[in-house]
Amino acid sequence: MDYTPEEMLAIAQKFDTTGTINEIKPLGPGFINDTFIVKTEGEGDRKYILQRKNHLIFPDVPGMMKNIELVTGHIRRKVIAEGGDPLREVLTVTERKPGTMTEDEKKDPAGHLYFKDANGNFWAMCIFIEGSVTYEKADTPELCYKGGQGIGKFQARLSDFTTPLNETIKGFHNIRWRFTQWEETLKRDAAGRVKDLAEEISWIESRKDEMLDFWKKVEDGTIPTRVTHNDTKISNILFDQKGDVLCVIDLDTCMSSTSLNDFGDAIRSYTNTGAEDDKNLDNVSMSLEMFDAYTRGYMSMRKGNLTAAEIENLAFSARYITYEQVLRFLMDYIDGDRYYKTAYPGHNLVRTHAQYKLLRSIEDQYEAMKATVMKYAE
Ligand code: GN1
Ligand code: MG
Repeated sequence: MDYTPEEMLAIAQKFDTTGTINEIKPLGPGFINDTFIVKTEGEGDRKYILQRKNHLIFPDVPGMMKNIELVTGHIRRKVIAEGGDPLREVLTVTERKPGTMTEDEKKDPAGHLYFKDANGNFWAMCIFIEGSVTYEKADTPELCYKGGQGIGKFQARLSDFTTPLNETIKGFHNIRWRFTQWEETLKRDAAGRVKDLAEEISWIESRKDEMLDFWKKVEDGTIPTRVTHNDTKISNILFDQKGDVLCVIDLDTCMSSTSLNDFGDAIRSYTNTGAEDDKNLDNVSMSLEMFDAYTRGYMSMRKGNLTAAEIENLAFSARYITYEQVLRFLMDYIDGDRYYKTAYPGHNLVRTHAQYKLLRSIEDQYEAMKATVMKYAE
């Protein structure tokens, strides 16, 4: 992405910051969007997060920003009612500076939430939360416990949210839709890689039926649909210096789904003893100790508010989401690496193998995981 410092400044100035912008620097390892930190000086100086939202992945950025406005507004009211700090415990979207908006932008119901530049790229801003800490990996059960509590609380605060949300990515955690994409991806074979992937393809094919059986329970309403985050890996949570969850971030995929997907995706991330893209597969496994701690934290917030079907399928959701992640990394590799940012050739295949190792470890420990869930559900 090539923008000059002057162009970046002009973009940042479209938003209603306090103080005068004096620095814009790239931030963080996100796979999808480009993120910058913006500093201001003078009266009201503070930091902001500026993001170029990837509109190739999120086809309706205005609809997505509208979701974020609604969801953060709802959580903000809860935080205030609980006596919390609304500038730290929920994302605050920085709106457009009124004088910079065109008549057309003013007519758009989401026009105050983003800026579309001359290249067709979409930008949005929010307040940076000072003193917050992020992790790429959970090294202690304590952090898992707190992370589980954080997502449990997030779901609890949204449990009475009823406004319909836009579907920001079609069929995001819908495995039936993912299989349609899978068939198309194999047929297209865009990078000529399918011929070398017989083993990896068999990993996907051999588990299709059990994954569809799970998803049928969502389709027929056995497992309820709720407003959920859908991307709950540890790096999408801000912690405070004491290790408590401060704020859930990266709300781009916040939409209607099942609470199980948030649990499963968090387990995929928190319990992995290795990295998501570990080249050394010996490092990768599911830690039952971390699973226990995350489940304990999550259940401390959600116990009594989950249905029997949700509890019964909670452990399976870790298999489901980890499998889905194997599938998504593999599809992107087959497609010639067009979705996820990659750091080197073959990165998506390394990710596929590492996530598959994790999936096998989860499968091996599945009975113990189910028993753990039951222990905290009682
Ligand atoms: C992406 O945007 P980020 O880095 O938080 C992806 C998730 C994947 C994750 C894998 C919109 O998350 O679904 O699980 O990478 N987000 C999107 O690390 O596809
Ligand atoms: Mg993220």
